[in-house]
Amino acid sequence: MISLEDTIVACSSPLGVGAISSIRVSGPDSGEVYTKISCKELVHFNVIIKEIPLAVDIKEKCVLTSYKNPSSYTGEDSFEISCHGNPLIVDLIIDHLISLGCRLAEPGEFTMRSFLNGKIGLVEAEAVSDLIHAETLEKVRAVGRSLKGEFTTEIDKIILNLREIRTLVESEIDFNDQEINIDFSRIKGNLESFSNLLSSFISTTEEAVYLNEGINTVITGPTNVGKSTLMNYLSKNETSIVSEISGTTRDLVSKSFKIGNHVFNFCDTAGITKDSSDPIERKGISMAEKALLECDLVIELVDDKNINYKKVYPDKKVLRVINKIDRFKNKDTGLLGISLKTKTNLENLEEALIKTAFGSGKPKLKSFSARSRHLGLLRECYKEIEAANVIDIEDSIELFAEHLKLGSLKLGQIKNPYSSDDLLGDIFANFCIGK
Ligand SMILES: Nc1nc2c(ncn2[C@@H]2O[C@H](COP(=O)(O)OP(=O)(O)OP(=O)(O)O)[C@@H](O)[C@H]2O)c(=O)[nH]1
Ligand SMILES: [Mg+2]
Repeated sequence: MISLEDTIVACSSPLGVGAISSIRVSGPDSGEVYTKISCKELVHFNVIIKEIPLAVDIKEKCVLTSYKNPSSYTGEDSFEISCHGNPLIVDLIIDHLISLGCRLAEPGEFTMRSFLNGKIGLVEAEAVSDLIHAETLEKVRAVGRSLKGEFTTEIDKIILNLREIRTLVESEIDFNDQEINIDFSRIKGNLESFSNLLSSFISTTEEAVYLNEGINTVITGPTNVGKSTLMNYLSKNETSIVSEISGTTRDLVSKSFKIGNHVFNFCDTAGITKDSSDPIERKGISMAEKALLECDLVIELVDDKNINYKKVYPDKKVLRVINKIDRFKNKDTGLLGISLKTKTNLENLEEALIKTAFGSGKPKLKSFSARSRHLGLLRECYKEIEAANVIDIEDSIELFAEHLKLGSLKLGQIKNPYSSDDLLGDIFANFCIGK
């Protein structure tokens, strides 16, 4: 249960030894706790030096910085304590604050309060967490833009656009029995434009998610074609076991690393074969098939013995590659030929990977960052719009309106998700303690 009644405390700097550590306190009783420590009233944006007892005969000289609501990060009365960067000192100060009535904060609870107190939108709150974890300069830039609200502005435009169409449809329904000529073609035309707008926004958001979370890439193909060799080459490490024995890989072997400036989350999988009688291998294949359903990009690797192997991966970006060109001439396959053994054509492979992920060869993204949560909701909205698009509006305007309503609800959840505490908790649970 989310509660704003408690006054929470946590160390907001990285745990461990350092020059300075920072402890954050926020909540309705912050003023009272502050006064107990400092014998002073909590005023906005004030800095004082005060000694805080660690044990009966030891005190720590700390710097206290105070903020009055609503002008703090959380929107509540709050203060920060800077002390020596010793984990024991931090723990003792936190224990002292708990004895004065605070409780330990959950991960992300400070930012969740900022959201619940209307200081920050949900998309911006998520961007705060993404900024902390940004490992590429592009990501820092993109997250910075989301933090400034650029993604929210785009979402707002989409929401407004759909709302306008819904208003039109709903008013037609209301006046339906008054023999007014309904302009169905106008509604259909507007919905088609909206559908195009949404579809292009989904592509931009896909790139934004790739940039933020990495591109989930599964290496698949028949057994023994060199999938694990490819994984090891790309990760520059002995990540997967390679052997000449067919059916070596069973588990999903996952690793994230950068190719160019982009983070790829690679997954090496069991080779797909129909005629395995080994139950463990069959289990590996079924795990591989599940991973294929959930990924963004598929690398389908074959070799000269499996030239005709070609599977369909609905809605996935696919890069088809043929390996082992050291032992045959890659003439008519139409596939990108490589040899992991002789390291032939591998620079083209990396280029092709980025091109497959980002279409144009380079990410065209110049705007925000986004999460798969947002992308999922946009795609669900798109499904509703597609469902509305195929309805004969003259016959079933109510059903048409219902699909638009459901689409609109999905969009709404991006900014203002759920009334359920659990789901909101899920979003903030991935934050750091103290953020
Ligand atoms: N000639 C040649 N052999 C290769 C090449 N790449 C990999 N191999 C060999 O092919 C065999 C199978 O390689 P793996 O990487 O284990 O193949 P895999 O697709 O992961 O196999 P499974 O996990 O069993 O499905 C090993 O003996 C590799 O050394 C290549 O470019 N040329
Ligand atoms: Mg393997």
